[in-house]
Amino acid sequence: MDKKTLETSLADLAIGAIRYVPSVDSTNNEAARWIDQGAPDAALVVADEQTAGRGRAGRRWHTTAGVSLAFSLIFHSSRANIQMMPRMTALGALAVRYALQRNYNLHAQIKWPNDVLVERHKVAGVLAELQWAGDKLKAIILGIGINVAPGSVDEEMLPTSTLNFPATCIEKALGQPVDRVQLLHDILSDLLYWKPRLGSNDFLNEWESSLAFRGEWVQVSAGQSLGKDGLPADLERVPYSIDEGQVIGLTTDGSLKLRTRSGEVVIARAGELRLLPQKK
Ligand code: BT5
Repeated sequence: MDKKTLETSLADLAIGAIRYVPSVDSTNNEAARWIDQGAPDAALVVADEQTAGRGRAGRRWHTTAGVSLAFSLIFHSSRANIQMMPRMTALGALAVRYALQRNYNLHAQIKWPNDVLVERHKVAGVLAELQWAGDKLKAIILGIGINVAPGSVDEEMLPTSTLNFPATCIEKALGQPVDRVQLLHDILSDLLYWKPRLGSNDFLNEWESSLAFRGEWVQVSAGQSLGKDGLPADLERVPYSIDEGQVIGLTTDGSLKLRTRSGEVVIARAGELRLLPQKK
């Protein structure tokens, strides 16, 4: 992967500018630095390797050179983008799901709110963050990490004990090699297709029908919100937990609707979803 290949392969897409970094702490951090230097709207940061990639609530995200995809898109704080902020994470997840289905015939689902699963294993994660200047919102950073080839989920890189959900990679699920730049193109193309449609019922319906674990019993537990100095703020703050609920679907704002054992419908606005073992 290199800048020239990226520029040529992504030339037909409405990307503001491309910054390629062979190795970086986190593409979301690089995006934050670029925003301060005047990055245009829809600018894209791509890295071959991340040395401090992160997930939500300060967790680690592993990106290995040559076998993973890690990129971040910058969206300026226009009125339309701000209005659609609560759906940004879903936009990333849905674009990955859509691209896999349309171009590779691979069925993926969204583990609410930000994971993409294939055969109930995590292949991708999304981290949407906000960049502030004082109390003024400067930009939204949409970061996506994908396990493409087997080295991205080696036991050495990702010991099962450190995972909060079993992981896999796209090539393993497909049984054939995947060109990372082509995959990036496919995802960005779907993301840019859906972005102006974020407010539509079509988007909400697609998102809802992509949900993993519908009808299954889950727990939504609170994590910790991220507040480290200098880092962009995590869009998925976690206010409370729901002990047990059966996944029903989504509310119009993208919160998760669950039915408890007493039949009450409760709503989770953010959090970490865990599958509960099936009760007889
Ligand atoms: C996520 O967080 O899944 C969001 C990941 C976002 C990564 C992208 S890469 C580009 C951009 N730059 C960044 O620095 N980040 C974004 P969360 O739901 O909190 O899941 C994190 C958890 O996933 C970890 O605690 C591990 O258990 C697990 N994990 C870490 N690396 C993984 C991988 N490569 N594949 C599957 N699971 C992984």
